[in-house]
Amino acid sequence: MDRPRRRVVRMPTDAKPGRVQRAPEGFLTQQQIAAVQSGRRDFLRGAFVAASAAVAGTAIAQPLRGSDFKGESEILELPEHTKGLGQPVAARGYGSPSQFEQNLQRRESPGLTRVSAASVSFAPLQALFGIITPNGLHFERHHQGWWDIDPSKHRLMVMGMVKQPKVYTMDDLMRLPSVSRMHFIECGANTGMEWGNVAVPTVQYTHGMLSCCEYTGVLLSTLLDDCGFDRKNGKFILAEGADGSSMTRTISMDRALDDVMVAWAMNGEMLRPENGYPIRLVAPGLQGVSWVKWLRRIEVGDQPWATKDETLHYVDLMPDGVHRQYSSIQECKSVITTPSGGQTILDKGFHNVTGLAWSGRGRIKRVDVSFDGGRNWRTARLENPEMPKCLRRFNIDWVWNGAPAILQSRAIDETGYVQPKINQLRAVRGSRSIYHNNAIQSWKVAETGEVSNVQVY
Ligand SMILES: Nc1nc2c(c(=O)[nH]1)N[C@H]1C(S)=C(S)[C@@H](COP(=O)(O)O)O[C@H]1N2
Ligand SMILES: [Mo]
Repeated sequence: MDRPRRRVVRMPTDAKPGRVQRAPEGFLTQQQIAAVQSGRRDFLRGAFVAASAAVAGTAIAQPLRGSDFKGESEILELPEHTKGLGQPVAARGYGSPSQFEQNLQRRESPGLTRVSAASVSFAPLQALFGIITPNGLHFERHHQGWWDIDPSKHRLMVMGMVKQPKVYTMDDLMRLPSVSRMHFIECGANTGMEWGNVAVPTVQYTHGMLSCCEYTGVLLSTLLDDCGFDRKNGKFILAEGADGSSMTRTISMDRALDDVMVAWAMNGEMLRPENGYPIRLVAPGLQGVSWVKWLRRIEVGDQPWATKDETLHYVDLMPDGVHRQYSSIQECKSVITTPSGGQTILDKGFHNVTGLAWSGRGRIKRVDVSFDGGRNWRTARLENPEMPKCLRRFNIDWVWNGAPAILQSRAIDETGYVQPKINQLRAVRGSRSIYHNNAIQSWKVAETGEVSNVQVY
């Protein structure tokens, strides 16, 4: 039997580990907020040159000796918690994070105006590890607010071009053969601010309409079979939500039969109300809007419905003035999450640069990282498992010498598609889009260690 090979990652011996000031979630300065609201951004021309060589080399790490522990009272003196009685289990009920992690929250963007209940909260990507988004930090996008719907009263109707239209209760659904799968969800408007001259300050606001969970539910194909859908003429399905936005999206039948699910659970527990409790559609690889929450109806038909959510919203205004519709697959994309905008690199030396990559067309095959604004690229280490239409974590070693740098990541998926630069994307798409921006993200590291959101042409 093949044993998994152990990969040893060594820290370069000539560089001591540097520290990054933890993510600024929750404490954007007034100055940063003002900069966003006034739409300022640093633009950098291609000829970015790292003013480097003169910077002093990094110190060589020395092994710790006993005497180095002198003055280390945090480890030498026993704190109260090693001696006293801890808290009893029942005191906490449903578990919650440490009091020291309280700044880690979903947040509304300083760059967006909130319109009544039609709102967005962004996931704090800068402070998450691995690929799973904890349920309390999953981004939210509601077109007409969220509801906590009584599952005993909720019904799903499957109708249209089927032999036997059916109405399912939650009990009916949860008795069917279920599957559990890990997928990312990304709003089509994620990174939309990067089309314009608005440099939102952190990765939470540039890329935070992105999350990734393990979903449990029944495949839509199981339900369609159960109702005897018209295999010859049934070419599309329509999914409808039970909220006031009458969210309705067309999905082609081949995709619907492939991997679309009606899910009731995420990350091992029932969906959260804000994510569609008691059931939502999981449409792997498709933009978030197709993942209809509080799902109440599936209709089978022979042509697309051209609803408001696919003719007016989530369309791309192309340079020739034509609206591109039904461009719903989330193309290959990646972003460095540490170091990223708003963070400060405190020390020269070794840094683990990390980020996320994903593709609506399948698996991530490679991620390259540049530290000089795209002139030179090195291949990052990809974490396993490798799953289709799921986030993939990457890591790469970097020794910061104190000179200005521009960090970028570029993902390549299993179809061979390479994530484009912003000017390559603009050449095809123009600059009047809101949705579907999958361009390479640039983070500038200043000599002071401060990291900011820039664009490189
Ligand atoms: N019924 C309903 N479904 C919906 C929406 C909505 O407003 N109503 N918003 C959609 C949009 S635009 C996105 S990006 C995703 C967001 O899912 P989340 O809130 O679980 O992150 O849900 C989609 N499904
Ligand atoms: Mo969305």
